[in-house]
Amino acid sequence: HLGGIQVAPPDAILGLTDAFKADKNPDKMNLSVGVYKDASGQTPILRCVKAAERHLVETEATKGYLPIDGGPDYRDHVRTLVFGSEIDSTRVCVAQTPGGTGGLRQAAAFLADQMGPTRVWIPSPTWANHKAIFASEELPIEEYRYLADDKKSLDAAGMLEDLRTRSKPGDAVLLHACCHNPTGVDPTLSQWKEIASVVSEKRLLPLIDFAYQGFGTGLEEDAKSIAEILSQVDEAFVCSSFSKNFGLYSERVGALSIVSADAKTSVSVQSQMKRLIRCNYSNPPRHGAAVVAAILDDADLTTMWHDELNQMRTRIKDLRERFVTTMKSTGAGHDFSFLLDQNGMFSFSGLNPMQVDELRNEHSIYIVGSGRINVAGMSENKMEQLCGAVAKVIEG
Ligand code: PLP
Ligand code: TYF
Repeated sequence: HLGGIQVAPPDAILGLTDAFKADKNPDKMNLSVGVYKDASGQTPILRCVKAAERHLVETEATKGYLPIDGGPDYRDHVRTLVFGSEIDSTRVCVAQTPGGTGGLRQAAAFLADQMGPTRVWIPSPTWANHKAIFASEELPIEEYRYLADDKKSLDAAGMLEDLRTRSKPGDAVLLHACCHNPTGVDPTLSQWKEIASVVSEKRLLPLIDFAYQGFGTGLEEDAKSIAEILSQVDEAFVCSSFSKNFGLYSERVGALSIVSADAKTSVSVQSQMKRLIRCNYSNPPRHGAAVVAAILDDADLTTMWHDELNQMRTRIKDLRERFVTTMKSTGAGHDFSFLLDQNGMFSFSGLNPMQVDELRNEHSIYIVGSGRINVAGMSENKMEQLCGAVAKVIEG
């Protein structure tokens, strides 16, 4: 019976937003959950999304079920976005999933059901949900070194050594294609070549999380890590999320793409992927993916999307610069210029748990306990307030 059930701990990130909502300080700031905010502090609906939705309202003729793996039009667009137009499409099967999380969970289900179960190597640190997702499918988890001791840069040598000496052929390795969450630290293209070589030598299965395509350098540039991996191995899993780059967070739009060595294998893989989806959520929700497909079907809306995505990326880079210069002007004596080398929404600030608590308790500024800051949640007009508070907690 239910009487003995214990209260579960809140999500380390989403739980903070509940605390933030309850905070009565009018100057409070939420820099925890990875959501983009514009200069007015809103998470806007992109103009291309609004235009596509107007079109859908006029033309949508049914709410009948989608296929188990989603609409073919959407799946073609995802394949091109992730792998470009050169890849042999008969080797790639794509399933539309409820968000990137749904894609990761289906990937985990596939590894558990069809491949082993496979042991999964995750970077240290990584998005906390990764561990929980793989553990839910009872996959053994191991960690490889990722962030260097300075907490600002990649421990490339440690990462390569762990994968080279501790992994076994057939293990899966989770890689963030760009904009590593929570650190913002990414490998360079030449480091990706080395990673791809180890993945190939050790016959590892790359499991690539692609939640921030377009937030690093650009849509195509951010996919180069995946192309580098696929230049050296012929199998890979890629989990895409369109929560951030289309701002479709609540619509739950994502995909799992599985690349096989040949078309015949791909047919079997797709059939098993569909079987696993059927007993999980049966088939995906229509609306968000229909919006994405409507945008990518239309040249003008696609241009509008590229412009809006570029604006988000450029603004986050600008906020990084403003934070660094404003921190300098406080005279707190702590150099934050390492933030300028990092990509995407997040950075590790280097603040310790006591300083994080003090930011929250004394200043109503919410960042994740690890010291991760969502740069995409900062605003120009609150920069002085933020940096003043950070300076105070650093000076102690
Ligand atoms: N993977 C990483 C690294 C993320 O940061 C996120 C963020 O939400 C996801 C996956 C999941 O994305 P979604 O919200 O689309 O499920
Ligand atoms: O890391 C983040 O902030 C985003 C959003 O359980 C998120 O990836 C955070 C926690 C979670 C689900 C999504």
